[in-house]
Amino acid sequence: MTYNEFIPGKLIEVKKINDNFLLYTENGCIIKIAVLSDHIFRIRYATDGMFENDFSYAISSRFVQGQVETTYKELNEHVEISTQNLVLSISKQDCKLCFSDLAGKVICKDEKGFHWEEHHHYGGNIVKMSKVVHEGEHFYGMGDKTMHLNLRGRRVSNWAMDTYGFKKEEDPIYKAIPFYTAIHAGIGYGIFFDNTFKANFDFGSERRSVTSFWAEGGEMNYYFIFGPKLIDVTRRYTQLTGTPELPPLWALGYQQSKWSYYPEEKVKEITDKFRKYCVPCDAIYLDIDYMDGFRCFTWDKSKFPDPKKMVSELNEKGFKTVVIIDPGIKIDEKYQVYQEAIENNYFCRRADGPFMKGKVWPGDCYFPDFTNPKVRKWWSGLFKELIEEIGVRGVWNDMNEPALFEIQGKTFPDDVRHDYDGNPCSHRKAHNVYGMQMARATFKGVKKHNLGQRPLIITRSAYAGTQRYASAWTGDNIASWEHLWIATMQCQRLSTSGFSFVGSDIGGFIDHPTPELYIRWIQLAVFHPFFRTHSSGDHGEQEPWSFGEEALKTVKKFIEFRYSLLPYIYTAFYQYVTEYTPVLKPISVYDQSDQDTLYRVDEFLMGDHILVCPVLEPNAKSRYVYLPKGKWYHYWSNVLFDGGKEISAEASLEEIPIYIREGAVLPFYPVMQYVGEKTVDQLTLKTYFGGENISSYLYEDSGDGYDYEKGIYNRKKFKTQSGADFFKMTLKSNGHYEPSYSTYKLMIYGLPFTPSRILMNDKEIEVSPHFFNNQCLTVITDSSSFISLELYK
Ligand code: MIG
Repeated sequence: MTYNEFIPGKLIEVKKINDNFLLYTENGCIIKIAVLSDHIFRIRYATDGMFENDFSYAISSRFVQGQVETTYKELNEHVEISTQNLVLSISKQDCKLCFSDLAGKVICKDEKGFHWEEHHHYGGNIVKMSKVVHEGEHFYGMGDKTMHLNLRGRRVSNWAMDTYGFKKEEDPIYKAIPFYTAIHAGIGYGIFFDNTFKANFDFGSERRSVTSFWAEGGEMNYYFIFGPKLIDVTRRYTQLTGTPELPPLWALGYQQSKWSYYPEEKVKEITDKFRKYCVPCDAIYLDIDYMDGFRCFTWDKSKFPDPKKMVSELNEKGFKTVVIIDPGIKIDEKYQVYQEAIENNYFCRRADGPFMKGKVWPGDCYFPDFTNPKVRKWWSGLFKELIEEIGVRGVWNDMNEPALFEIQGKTFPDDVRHDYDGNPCSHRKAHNVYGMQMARATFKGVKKHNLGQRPLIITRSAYAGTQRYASAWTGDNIASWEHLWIATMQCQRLSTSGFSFVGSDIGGFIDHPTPELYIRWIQLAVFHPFFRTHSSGDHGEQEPWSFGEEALKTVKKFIEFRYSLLPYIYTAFYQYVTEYTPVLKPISVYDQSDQDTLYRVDEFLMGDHILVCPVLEPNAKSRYVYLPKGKWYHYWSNVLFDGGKEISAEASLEEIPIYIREGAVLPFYPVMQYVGEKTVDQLTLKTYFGGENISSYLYEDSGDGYDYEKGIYNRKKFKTQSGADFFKMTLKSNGHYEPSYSTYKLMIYGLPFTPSRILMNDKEIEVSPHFFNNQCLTVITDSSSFISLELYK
């Protein structure tokens, strides 16, 4: 291989233009440093004096660069740019960067730093960066990677791939999210390499003391994000790349899918069985066979003679219909979608002119160029009939890596051309965002035609920022215990990579799970934001009742549990959408000061207060659980445990160990067969004695539609204080939403004393009528006036 290597060399001049610092080097390189906030620096390199057009699909249009006070200093050996939290020093000798905190502690510094190679084969360059790995430094993030959360000593790459039956450690797979977080000496930071070309990340694998990342083209363009808390690194990255709208509440319910349910009678049989067995369910999925010859936006009328009627009948029974839409458009002169795309030149072309032809389900297909804004607009319009007239409420985008059959590399050849929103390029640059742009166009279309209701979009492929448009599932997994482990890795990892609305195919897509595996999978997935069983359908049945009566009981109990947790889960979503807080938090993120958490992957938090400890092995009766510091109530027995150590937890098949943080207040709904089935007339607040000044939140709105954008919602903040002879709980409410319930059922667990005085809203009330049993006090109170409860020994 012939190539020229290039490094910036000596610094010769620094200019400040608006908020950017431009550093010129002796080798003609320009380094552009933008200070986006007190915590975020953006760094770009131009090797030949010119920057690329500044365009990114990842960065959210809502992200506004703040007015940041920066100080610039020129010193003997280096120049320094600092904010209130961070100091970036650049060596005059070789332009290497070093980030440190105000106390002078090095957070992250260049090893070789930026370098560049001309690559004759690719007709482009390779942009590289290398940083020093510190003693005791750990790395996390990177989207849907299948290995252990802690990436130290590993190398991964980003190139979206259809990886049917992927294996543990297999890489790359479906998603490409070039963002990692790191921690050393207790300080957390992150790097987002916003480059869509095939990219690689090496975390001390090739050389133990070096982390590097490089891409096969494009610009060295990365964001350095300071914590020092890991959760804030994720939150700042998520703010930069955006969050979705609030999902409709039904989309947080249980969903049932298979490849495929057809004809209509079969769909009805399945949905009827949910109601017959009283297993809650909100959505039923139609896979590719609902279409006429796999033509998107058509129906096979022999299987579904009257889709509109069917969808509305399903809706009456509380089922939303979600359908699959793939990117491949069948080459068929008589097919309207094809005709329109041909007339308007919407399909991707090869470098030398012809359309990009590829085989997928419909046979030979052409593929819309979703990186063209005109194509996205047209695509959005195609949803009119499906959504507005037929009444479908969610769309599932598959095969959007894009995936092709019978071709080496399983995707478009490198030379395929894309518009890239007016920055024409080859597939090498557009590949990783193709699926994202399809999901974007789909989201816009479904939302536009959804008559004011909130849409649900699910995507398989994703690049950084895709979370703004869609939820995601983890692709074609297998019914194995190893894949149950992979699912908990992927969902935690995606959550820390800005993508919270995720889940796996429950039970496994390929092969048939044993009843035990299915139960354990359901128990884990109750705590995953996207909660759907899906399977390839070429083996046995995979519905909650397919595993015998005993299994059904447990599965039903856990799906019901999900429905009672909906207000808690919805609140965690609200915190994600508005405060960028990930819904799932690995315990290393929950308490990074505790070294023992840095390699733990088998426990995680959902929302603020629930610690989930899935059972990932067959025949388990118990498992070891690491409880983070603090005190935790075992949810099923209400027994209190000291954290900061490993304990052995009961884990019979009817139970998954979960723990509630002391001092927490958790809101519960009554069980329903689907969201909206019943009017909630009482909200249960399970409250756990202990801790000092613990806050809990509840967000509520109508659960669908956009009234919340007009301020029709409530934010409630509960605070608890506990002492040897007292307990106090207060509520501050804020907002204009009128909930349907009129009472709270307060259940206070773990009281170490029998209360002899109770004050409700500052007034003494009688103790005796309130049920006190098993250390749980139950008080029912008017919800519109409740502000405080005090208990005294
Ligand atoms: O080539 O639509 O990941 O969920 O059921 C397989 C059929 C295509 C792959 C998806 C899977 C879906 C299946 N699809």
